[in-house]
Amino acid sequence: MKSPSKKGLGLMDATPIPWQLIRLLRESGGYISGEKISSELGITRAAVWKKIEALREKGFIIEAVPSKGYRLIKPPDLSAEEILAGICGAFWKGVLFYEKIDSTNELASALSIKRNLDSGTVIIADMQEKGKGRMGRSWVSPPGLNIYMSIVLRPELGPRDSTLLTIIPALACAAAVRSEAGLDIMVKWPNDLVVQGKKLGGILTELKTDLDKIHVAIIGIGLNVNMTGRDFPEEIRPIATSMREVTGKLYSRSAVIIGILREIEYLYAKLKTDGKEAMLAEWRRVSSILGKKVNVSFGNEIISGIAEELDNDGMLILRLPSGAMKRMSAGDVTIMKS
Ligand code: BT5
Repeated sequence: MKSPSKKGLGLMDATPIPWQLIRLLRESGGYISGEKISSELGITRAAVWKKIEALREKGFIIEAVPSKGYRLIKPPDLSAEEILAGICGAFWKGVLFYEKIDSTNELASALSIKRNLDSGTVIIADMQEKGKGRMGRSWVSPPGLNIYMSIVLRPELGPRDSTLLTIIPALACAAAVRSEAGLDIMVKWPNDLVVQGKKLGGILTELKTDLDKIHVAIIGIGLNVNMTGRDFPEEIRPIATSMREVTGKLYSRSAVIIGILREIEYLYAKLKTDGKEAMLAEWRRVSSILGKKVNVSFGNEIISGIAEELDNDGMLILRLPSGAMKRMSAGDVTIMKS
């Protein structure tokens, strides 16, 4: 893999000033004096000015009025500092941001071994040159528009519960998109995020496991945010959509990412305290296929039936025309007109 251009930031960095400064600017809701910032962060006023300038160079629009102080007018649409300022607590360990990369999943997988990345590390790219889907397919990943992110987790789950590592990010994306754009996202088993029948995003969870333990999970999330019809290559134009396409509005990618990460943290904690029942119930509720006539293709085979149930292991139970039930662990579902 070629070495991508990295802008890495960790919550545990030695100089975590930028995201703390962003948090102060955001929380003030208006102007905050240089003096207040300097005392909160324990740096000189000249250093505050330098940090403000550094943020401006990264695309933050910050107003400075001599008698009032500083005011954050607009953050850039995608910024690791902004994301770090929006997530906190022990769960998230760092954000690595790359302008251009082959695939966030590939890099997360390589670094999880080479650098033994902590659970809770997030890798984000502005564009991917070799974005991956399932089964060798590719994920269209143009720059400046969408979310391409991989989360490294070392979960306390057995391999039998591994589908939760697709279900949790899917539900988190649905919640974040609902809160940012008011859209109702459905989940098309096993890993598609759909809105108005078109694909808004997809999850690619890759695991390193042995018989009874998941050592590391790489949760890849691709979500179309500000892409428009003309940005989609012809072959996926009829099946794909974006938040912007559906609502006509532009969105801050950082805000959507913060929403997704906060929700993943919440759902993961809920899983530990309440077990998986509530999670599975919500997943079934937002399923776009239950009760529908579907074709499921798997390898060279296409199996038709009614999507009868999603079981506790995340498998699809298909009722075949004969009345027999078939349990499927993977496949591509097409909803048929009944
Ligand atoms: C998926 O695969 O839906 C999982 C996609 C995961 C992408 C993320 S981006 C961050 C991380 N790093 C990676 O390298 N990957 C993950 P699958 O179910 O196999 O769907 C792939 C199919 O979706 C393709 O064959 C196209 O038909 C379609 N497709 C490709 N790009 C798309 C896009 N941007 N939006 C909607 N559909 C797309």
